[in-house]
Amino acid sequence: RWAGPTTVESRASLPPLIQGENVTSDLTSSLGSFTRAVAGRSPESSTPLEVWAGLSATIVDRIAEDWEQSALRASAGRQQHYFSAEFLMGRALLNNLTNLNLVDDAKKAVEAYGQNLSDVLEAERDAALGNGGLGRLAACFLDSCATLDLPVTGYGILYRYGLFKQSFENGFQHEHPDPWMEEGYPFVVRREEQSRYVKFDDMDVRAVPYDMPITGYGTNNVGTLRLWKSEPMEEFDYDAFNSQRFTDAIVERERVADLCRVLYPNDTTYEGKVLRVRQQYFFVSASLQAMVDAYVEKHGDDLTGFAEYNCIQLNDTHPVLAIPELMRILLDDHGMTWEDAWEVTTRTFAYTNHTTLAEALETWEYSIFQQLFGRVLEIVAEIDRRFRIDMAQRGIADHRVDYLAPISNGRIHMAWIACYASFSINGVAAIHTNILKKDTLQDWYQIWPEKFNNKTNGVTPRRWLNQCNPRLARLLDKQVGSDAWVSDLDLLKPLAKKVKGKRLINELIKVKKANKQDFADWIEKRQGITINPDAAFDVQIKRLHEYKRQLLNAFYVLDRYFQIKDDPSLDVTPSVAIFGAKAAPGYFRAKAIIKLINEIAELVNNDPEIGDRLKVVFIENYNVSPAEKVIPAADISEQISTAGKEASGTGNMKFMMNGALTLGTLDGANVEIVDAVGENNAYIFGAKEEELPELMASYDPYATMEATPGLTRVVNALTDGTLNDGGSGMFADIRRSLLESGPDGSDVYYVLGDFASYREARDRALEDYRDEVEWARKCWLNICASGRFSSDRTIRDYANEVWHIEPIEK
Ligand code: NBX
Repeated sequence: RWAGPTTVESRASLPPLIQGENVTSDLTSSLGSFTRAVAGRSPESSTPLEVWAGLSATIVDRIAEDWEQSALRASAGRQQHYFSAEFLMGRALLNNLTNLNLVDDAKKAVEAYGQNLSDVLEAERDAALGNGGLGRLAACFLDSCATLDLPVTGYGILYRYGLFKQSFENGFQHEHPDPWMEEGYPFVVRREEQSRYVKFDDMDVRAVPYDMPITGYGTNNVGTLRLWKSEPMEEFDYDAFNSQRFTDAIVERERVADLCRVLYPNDTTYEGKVLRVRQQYFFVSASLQAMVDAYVEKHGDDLTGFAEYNCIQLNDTHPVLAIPELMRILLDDHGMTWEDAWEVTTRTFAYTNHTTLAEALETWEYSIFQQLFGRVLEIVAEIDRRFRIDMAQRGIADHRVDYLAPISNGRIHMAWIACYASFSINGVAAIHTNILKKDTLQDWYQIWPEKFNNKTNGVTPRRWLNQCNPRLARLLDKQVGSDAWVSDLDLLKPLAKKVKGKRLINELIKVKKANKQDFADWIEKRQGITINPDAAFDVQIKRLHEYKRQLLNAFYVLDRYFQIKDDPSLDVTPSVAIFGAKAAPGYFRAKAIIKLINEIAELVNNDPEIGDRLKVVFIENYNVSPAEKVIPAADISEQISTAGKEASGTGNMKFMMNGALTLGTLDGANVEIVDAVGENNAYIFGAKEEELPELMASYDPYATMEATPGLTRVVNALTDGTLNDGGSGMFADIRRSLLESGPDGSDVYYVLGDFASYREARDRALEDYRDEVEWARKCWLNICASGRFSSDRTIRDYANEVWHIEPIEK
């Protein structure tokens, strides 16, 4: 285990998983060889990035045989396939070193060449192949599947550019490309011989898989994430080349390479871009071809038994084209009848929904399908025709049928295709699944109640506790008596009874303090901001979206600022409001909120009268790695979405595991967090989901603002010259969105409505924070109750209730 830059302590009782005469000297010599091969110079004079590449290659070298054997064993029986357009993996090296129990040996090996492991680990770039929660969930799931020895493979896209890099210029967000693997990336292996061809009506492309090994904790099982890259069918179009059309040949190459060039940065609003639907079809077609070929090789070309050996989980609607594509393969390439092919298809797919927001549901223009893949469109049209007959026979009214049909109003409805063809439909938290049943997917629920099930999200305790918070991990080792909790987080549950232990609570306080000092040092070095580690760290990190209500948080900060200005001797608990968020590049109002928070930071942080009582930090370019720094240091976890809007949330779980207290609405998984830890150990506020329709019906944001002490001043600060939006008109737009009537106004996310209740809860939390010991006790109870939010629990539930797979025999 890597114990962080300041404290290195080994867990000497555990033998390395990899046996050898002398693991350290072995590792040292391989590290030397691989680094020399990468850098073309001695390891001593190589850069940290080169040593990173050398050490990473050493790891792949170590696990190669286990990986091969794991794949063989997995293919012997029933397998699960996780289709996702996004895998937000973050860094890989420390994760792999920890899983293989090689951290201490790696440290010694690196030091043998006068290098420093911390610098080497920090040189790694994040693989940011996802937008947010949905992509990170996929990454946590792969970790759990490997750890639980389950035969599961992930399939996605090898984007050349991950999610954009964010910079702040004068407080405004700017976006920059993220060429994350341009300098080499040893954790993906090109499998040339596994290439497939994907045909579009206007181009053919070669799909080349790049496989990433997914190690598990305390097992030699190694799973696979297969990321497809598009390439030209041939190295060169020789005809074009020979007929002197050299540049045409180059242009064609680029057209094909464009396909995988960039991850689309929209996390909620849907955009009907042709290139995006191409990406979707590209990776599902290649993945299905590989799966079907593997089946035929093992079982012969009668594919009627395909669904006995294969199951596919669709991570949202992004991979739903796999449904008509599997039909196409079975019908056209394997000569099946429609009925047989449909039988196989409907027993293969399971669909996870991640949102209730209407604007996020994917629909594609009919004409796009016509242009790209006529045959797939024909199949969708036939599914549509049969769907209408099927529904009529069930006595469903015509207008309902038309609404639910795969094709209506000249558009293809991906969620409806998913609901019709999947045997399982799940939401990602209890409240979310209930909303799907009663609202978003109510018609489907009425027809097929048995398809619906809930799978509350989880996060991997390997990355989100054991690795990112080594101090707390060592404390837990001591309390449990071993590291068994790392792969069985329910072992923390009985530790709750130790909450009265003074020694233990003092140790917990020490751990948090040290983590906060580390974060303060990190942010000072990274962004030049000085914060007081004794202040309460109040953290909101997630994509910027109106429904997540970063604005509510910002308003609280501004209100507190005015309170101190009014009464300079005000005695408040010192706190630091920490934000981290990227806005979709085309989401004007989200960008406005970023600028607003940066302006508030400017105002508050530079006012000598405020001092340590209030500080604002906006973590630039928030990503998986910065999350690993801030979560262990957090005291308060902001989970303040409008009730009913956040499907689950997963950051909330990471904070809980690291002993931060939730300040939140009864939304998404917050409901289950409070249920697990008890309402005395969280700060819950605001309108409830079931209350909101009535509240909104008679809601007058202006009157609410005026009736709430202090709120008018805060809202007016947007436009009265207190804050400067650089002439962009952004702050006036925010004000309009709250106060003006009409579809783009009226405060649809109830920011002003929940403000008083939010302020009361946050004040109360900060007041409670003054009692260090009582506060730490609540933190301890949160940690101990976090077991059900391990993705191991989620994955076991999927495996038993949906996938019907067993751990592989070893
Ligand atoms: O999925 C998120 C939800 O908002 C969270 O509540 C939930 O916890 C998480 C995991 O279930 N959704 C999400 O992250 N969506 C996207 O990132 C997204 C990306 C591309 C796209 C639409 C949504 N076209």
